Amino acid sequence: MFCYQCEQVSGGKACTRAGACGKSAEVAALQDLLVYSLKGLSLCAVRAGEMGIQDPDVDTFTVKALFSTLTNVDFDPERFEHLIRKSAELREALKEKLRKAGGDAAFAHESASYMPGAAREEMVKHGQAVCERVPDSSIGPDVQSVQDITLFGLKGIAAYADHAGILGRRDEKIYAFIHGTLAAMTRKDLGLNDWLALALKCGETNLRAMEILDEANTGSYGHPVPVPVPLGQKKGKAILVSGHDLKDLEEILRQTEGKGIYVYTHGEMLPAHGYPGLKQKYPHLYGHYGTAWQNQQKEFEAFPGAIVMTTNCLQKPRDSYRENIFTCGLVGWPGVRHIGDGDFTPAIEKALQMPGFAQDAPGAEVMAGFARNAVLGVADKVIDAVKKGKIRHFFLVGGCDGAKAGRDYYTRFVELAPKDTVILTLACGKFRFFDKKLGDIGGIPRLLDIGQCNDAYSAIQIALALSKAFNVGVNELPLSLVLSWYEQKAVAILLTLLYLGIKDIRLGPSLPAFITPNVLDLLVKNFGIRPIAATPEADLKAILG
Ligand code: FSO
Ligand code: SF4
Repeated sequence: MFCYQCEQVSGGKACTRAGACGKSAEVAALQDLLVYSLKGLSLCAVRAGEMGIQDPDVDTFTVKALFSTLTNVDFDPERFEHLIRKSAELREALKEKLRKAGGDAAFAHESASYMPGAAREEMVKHGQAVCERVPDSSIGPDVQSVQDITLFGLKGIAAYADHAGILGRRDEKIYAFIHGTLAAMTRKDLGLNDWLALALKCGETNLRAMEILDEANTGSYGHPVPVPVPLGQKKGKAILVSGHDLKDLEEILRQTEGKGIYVYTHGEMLPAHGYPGLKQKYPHLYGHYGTAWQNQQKEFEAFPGAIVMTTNCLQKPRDSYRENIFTCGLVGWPGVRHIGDGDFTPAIEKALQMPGFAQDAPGAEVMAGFARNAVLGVADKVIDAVKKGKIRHFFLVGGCDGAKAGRDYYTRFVELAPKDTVILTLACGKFRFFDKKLGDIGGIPRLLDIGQCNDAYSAIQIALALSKAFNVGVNELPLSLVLSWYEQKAVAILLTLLYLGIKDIRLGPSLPAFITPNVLDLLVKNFGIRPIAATPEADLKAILG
């Protein structure tokens, strides 16, 4: 296997025997084969699109299949086998439509005619063979690097487009870009500049995907409002919901109504408490349990109820809670019960059989719900505080958490940030400091949780609104981005920030293994992107002087 798509990558280079995330070599080969077969499907979809033939099933399937290959989503070889077969089926059906419309259904690239063998072993071998790579000498390491950045960005877009699609929001341009770019990956004649342009276009398309996801979430559940979220527990039966998918959480809340079960959020589901259509409508959405994804094995073991994973990040379930955990949507682990039809009865029954929490344990509280509407609602106050010098600087300390050492930089950065600075945060990296009491500046909290990584759109809107209010470009604002990355949604967001021309981003805890020195040079020269310094003190000094 060869996988280097996330920050957890073995030895800082690539996972070649088994994934540090728990992905087996078998699943890695099947994921590679799936991406390969999606390229063939996309070749057909592009040609069909040129002839005015749209196939929404192909579009939906492509984003779901790509999202499945994102880090910590699906570890189940059987599910990948099914996806690969389905991809070939959809492609052949699309070819038939092409023929009927008088089009040419012949393609030079083998991915457009690949038919999976009957046995999974054959597929695994084929996956290993077609994806035997790095460095692919026919295109060179730098082109390979930017092509991979773009592929990982596409996976991030696919995640956002899938979430939005589940809530009924679609944009044909997003699907067209994904198909066009996957199809372009079958070509050998595109050079570095072509791929750099496609990578930035990927950032632009991701902005649109995040925009429709924002519309989907706020349209379905209202704009988040600031709310205190208990970190303690309530006496009674319990279900823990993790991942990012609000629709799954809503379904669980609806199906547990009146059953005497309290629902807790875990990880990236914390911001759900801010949505009136979830928290206010379902009072049994009680509080938040646990911290970031990489602590789940210990935290899930101690949870006395059922656990539902709606999306990434899933880790190998321990035997101690294997019977209590359920996956749904695109998430999968071999042998773990999967809820594929939106009926959460098995998880609810499990929660009712389990002891739940024996007594009330109030615990601390954190604030959630500072998405764009809430922050921009007090924009006048914020602008006034900046003009009067009460707020010196904003830091966006956001991104993903991870299992490797070195991430306490972000905790210390937030602790050390001077009292006249405001920290905006989002995604699961915040669990390193989300319960810190940083106080406020004239009633404006110093720590503002904008939401999930999926809410990076909200952060961008806040930055754009501030730049308009101060009549300066975003790069001239007293705002610095100090980001942590882990998986491919972070790649997509980073490309969006570069597309928007945002400069001087600090990125850590380590730089992606898929960026070659030459490509890094280009990013440094054009965007001023840099690794975080060895200490937060050094970066704070460099930023604030
Ligand atoms: Fe985290 Fe995982 Fe939200 Fe990622 S839970 S690491 S960027 O999947 O998506 O922030
Ligand atoms: Fe390794 Fe990350 Fe790939 Fe998992 S997703 S195999 S940890 S690089």
